[in-house]
Amino acid sequence: MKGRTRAGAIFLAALWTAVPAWVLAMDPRHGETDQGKTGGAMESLGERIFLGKAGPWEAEARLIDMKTQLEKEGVSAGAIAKLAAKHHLMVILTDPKTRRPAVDAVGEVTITGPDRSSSSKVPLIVMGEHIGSDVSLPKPGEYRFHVTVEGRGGKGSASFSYRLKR
Ligand SMILES: [Cu+2]
Repeated sequence: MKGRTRAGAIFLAALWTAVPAWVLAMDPRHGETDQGKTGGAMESLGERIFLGKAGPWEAEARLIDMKTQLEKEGVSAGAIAKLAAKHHLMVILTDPKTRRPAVDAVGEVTITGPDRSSSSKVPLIVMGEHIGSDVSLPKPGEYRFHVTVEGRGGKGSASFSYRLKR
């Protein structure tokens, strides 16, 4: 899993010249070295699939359809076809008292597919002002997400589902 993540990061790095800052924010290393600079731009992308609570935090989950997003940016179909995962999951945790993102929290997500029998567990790592991961949603249908998060402020979990249309 680590190897695949790194390969994905390198591939996305190759796209940096063709696409704007939000792809830059997807590189896991970016969150550590350049925190906050592009974070705000990315956290408004994609579709909100959850808004609620996770432990002590307010939690929002957003799903970016990378294929659609990259097509919009004019990236070639050939390059898009090489992406290992076509979606990016972001979880934005906000401290309800300070209204600031919980930048120290990490977590993981278990994704159960439409057939109910297949599930995958993916770490959610710090990426600027969200935690996230590329996720593989291979076919249309109902996906269930169970997110667990932990940081200095505590820990918590959230469950939600999303219907992938195509
Ligand atoms: Cu991300």
